[in-house]
Amino acid sequence: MSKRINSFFQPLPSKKPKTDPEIASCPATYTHHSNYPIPIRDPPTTISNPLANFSRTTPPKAITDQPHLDILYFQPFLPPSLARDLFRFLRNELPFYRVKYTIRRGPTETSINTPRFTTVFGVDDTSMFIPDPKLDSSDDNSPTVTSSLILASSENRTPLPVSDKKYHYRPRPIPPCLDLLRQAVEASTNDGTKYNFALVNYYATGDDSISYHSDDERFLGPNPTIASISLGGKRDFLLKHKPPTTSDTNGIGNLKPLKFPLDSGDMMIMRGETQSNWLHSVPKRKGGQGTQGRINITFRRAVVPGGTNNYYRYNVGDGEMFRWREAEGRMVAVEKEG
Ligand SMILES: O=C(O)CCC(=O)C(=O)O
Repeated sequence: MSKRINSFFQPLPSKKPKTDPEIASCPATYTHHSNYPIPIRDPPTTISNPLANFSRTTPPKAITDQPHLDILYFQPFLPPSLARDLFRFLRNELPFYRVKYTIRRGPTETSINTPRFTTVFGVDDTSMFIPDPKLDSSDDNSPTVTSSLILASSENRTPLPVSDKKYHYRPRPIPPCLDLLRQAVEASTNDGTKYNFALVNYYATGDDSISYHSDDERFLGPNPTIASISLGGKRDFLLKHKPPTTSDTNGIGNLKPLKFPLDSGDMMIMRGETQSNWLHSVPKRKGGQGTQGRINITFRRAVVPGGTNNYYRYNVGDGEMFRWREAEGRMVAVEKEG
């Protein structure tokens, strides 16, 4: 007998997303959650097995030869075939957004169109998702339901839906396709770092970019560790030191920006004082592999609800959802469901 979701949330009706022909041959199962806009396909064994049994072969290079810089550079972290399959899978299966928002500087309000597709999953340390113990898909003939997750308060670990007042956007659990990668990343660095957020950027062309910024928000705590994985077309990742303070010049004003041409499968772990002292960006790019599309995944750990609200505001937002349409070779806006 098929076991069905029994959670505090009502499941959404099943809808099978379109898939890449190369991974369509595997029987598809989906993870459902009432906060997902669509059921999210579980990775086929060609992706889940190597991630579940992951052992990294190339040791990372430590980049610590600049003031306040502390980076581990895995070149590559994922083998090329796994990086290629994961790129196609994530582009096919995840919901994406092109977020618009306004910022106010003094009396002036400016509209911002995020110049890339984004999506995010996870919840900060004050809440947690727990698996539904009643659900065991081993004797489940249904190809569409594999798991259910309940959002629980971490204070007492009692499965309770988090009140709508706590979060402006309802948090989405990290789906298996990204959670297996998170676990592989955590196991490979072996330094005890645990992540609770996965932010995904899709740079469709060389015109998509992210401008210089640092991930030094207070909701990440002091000196956050951020793991950043690249898939798909090669793009330059630039780092430059923040302007020196008058008391601490130390030749910092003369430092040149650093450039890393990140290839598919590469991973950078930024840690220590990097975020508080350095800015990073992926500039627009003419020619090269920009037209191939690139996915970047960052794993982070947010410690307070402000992190959750911020990440969903700027990576999901309130606008339309986009899905990859293989036949057209582009992201297409789809109507909101439910
Ligand atoms: O795409 C990248 O490599 C960088 C992404 C990034 O800086 C971010 O998401 O904050």
